[in-house]
Amino acid sequence: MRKVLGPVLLFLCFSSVFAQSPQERILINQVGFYPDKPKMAVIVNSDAMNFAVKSKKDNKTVFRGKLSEKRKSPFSDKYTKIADFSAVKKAGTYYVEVPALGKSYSFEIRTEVHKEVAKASIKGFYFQRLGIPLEAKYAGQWARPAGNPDTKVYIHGSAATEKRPEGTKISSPGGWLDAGDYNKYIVNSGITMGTLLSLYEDFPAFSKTLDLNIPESGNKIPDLLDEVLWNLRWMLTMQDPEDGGVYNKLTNPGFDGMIMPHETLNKRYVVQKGTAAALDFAAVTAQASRVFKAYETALPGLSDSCLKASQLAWKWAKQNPALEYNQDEMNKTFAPKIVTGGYGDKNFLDEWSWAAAELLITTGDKTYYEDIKVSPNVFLNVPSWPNVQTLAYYSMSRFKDQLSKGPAKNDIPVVIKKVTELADRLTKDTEKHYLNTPMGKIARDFSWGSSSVAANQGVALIQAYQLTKNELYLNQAIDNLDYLMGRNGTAYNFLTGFGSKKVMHPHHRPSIADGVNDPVPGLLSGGPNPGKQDKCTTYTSDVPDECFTDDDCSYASNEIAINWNAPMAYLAAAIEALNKK
Ligand code: 9MR
Ligand code: 9MR
Repeated sequence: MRKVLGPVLLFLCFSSVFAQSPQERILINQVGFYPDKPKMAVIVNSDAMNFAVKSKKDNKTVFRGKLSEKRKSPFSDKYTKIADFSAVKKAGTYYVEVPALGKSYSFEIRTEVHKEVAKASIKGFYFQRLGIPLEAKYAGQWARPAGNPDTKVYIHGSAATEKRPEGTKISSPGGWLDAGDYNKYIVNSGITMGTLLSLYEDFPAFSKTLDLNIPESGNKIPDLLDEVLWNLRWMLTMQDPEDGGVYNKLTNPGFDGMIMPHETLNKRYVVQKGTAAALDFAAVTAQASRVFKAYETALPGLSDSCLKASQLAWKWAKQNPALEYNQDEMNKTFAPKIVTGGYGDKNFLDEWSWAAAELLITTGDKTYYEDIKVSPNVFLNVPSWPNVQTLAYYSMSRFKDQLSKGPAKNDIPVVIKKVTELADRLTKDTEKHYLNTPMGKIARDFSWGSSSVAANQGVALIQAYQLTKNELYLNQAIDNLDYLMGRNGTAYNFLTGFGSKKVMHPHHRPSIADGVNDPVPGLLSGGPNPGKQDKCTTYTSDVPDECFTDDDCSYASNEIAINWNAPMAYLAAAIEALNKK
């Protein structure tokens, strides 16, 4: 069967582009552009030489331009030309028109053009809350009951200790659902929380202005931090107070069916402690401790509790420095077998580095220094759940002045050099690239959750911009936001609820089961992934940058996940904050 399907798919992929509508061949950010920033559309497989920008309300031409030279996609025989209309600065709603091809989707030019995108992608976390009813006044048509309270969760055999033997009941309520599934994972919460707390630390003034219409709105804490707090409180319950170790996840044995959160009846477990979980937890709680220090009156004791929890987890990790979460191995010994997401990691150097950096910044205690291990020889990549090294470099950049007075002082120039090197790598040859984006220069960018690769590249560029004020970095961060908003090989806007070619069927259980036509808004779809691990039959292309299907069968290309939403939120919010100045 698969042998027959191969050539058919190959045929489809070469023919797919030509079968697309004009709007799908004029790839463009379907939300919009800032008056004073670069603006472009990418024209696919057209021999036209010129284009026009027209006003939507009266179809009047406001700009005529020449298309660029042809650029070839590295992934297929598709070629593109760039329509640059940066010269159009007047606020309004427009579309691009290409002779013999047609009109693009419409878009706006205005200040604060991504404000709603930024807010919705943070509000997306509210919609992932477990253990609190989502009320209509906050959730609109996506209101739903609380879901699993997780107040009676069992210690799995893999996590048993003398004080907490197998079958002991603990309470571990709240937190965010990880993704399209209903489990809660510490490792993935790690990078997610680190990214959101960093958004707050990098752009505190802007973060404070964000009104998300969540139950805590109007209290004395910024909404972004209220949302973070929802998951932080859950994370704190995942630490065994007896020894400081942290359970990898709170989970059903297997994935639920396509039902609502309150319909799940499976027994839930906390499973095996691990080094990655302990160190990611230590990093997050150390960072949270310093962020919430400023809210001591509203949240008495929280900052101190976070720091104590962090230090306890760190101590546990020192005693268990390389305890891998290997689900298959675990299942040979313990019952029930656990077959939900693994988030298994073997290499802990990056987790050591990140936790040590956060602890050093928060406490100033030099004993943490030796585990940071900043090196001029490191090859920094954009972060991902198993690779958090770069998060240490970001936090050290942010606190460079403070750290320059302590044991890490000689590392600061190296940190800055490494973060800017990463940005230079991402921006190299963008002006020759078929989408004119940092995203998608190499096939590897299109892996499971590729949208988060684009978003995390954007975050890296913002970090480098903060250090250097080099406009090129900011402009190319915006290029990647344009990618996510529609200037990509699929023409989809990957954030639910936004754009004209909308993602409608994410692999997200509430969106599937709630009976509401539109999916839950503000969630970032995974994006193209030629791995096609879900074996869905509705993909129409095998080409890396097009290998996506807006079908809820597709957990490998169209699931949503908190660790993908966090850099999406960071990128959109940071760009809004920087364009306000
Ligand atoms: O729904 C699950 C999704 O959250 C995971 O990312 C994915 C990969 O682990 O698995 C999904 O669950 C599927 C399972 O792996 C196989 N049987 C069908 C399940 C739902 O599509
Ligand atoms: O994001 C994860 C990706 O890097 C892995 O390749 C994939 C398969 O192990 O799992 C992804 O994470 C899923 C997790 O295991 C369960 N919840 C849904 C996550 C997103 O698909």
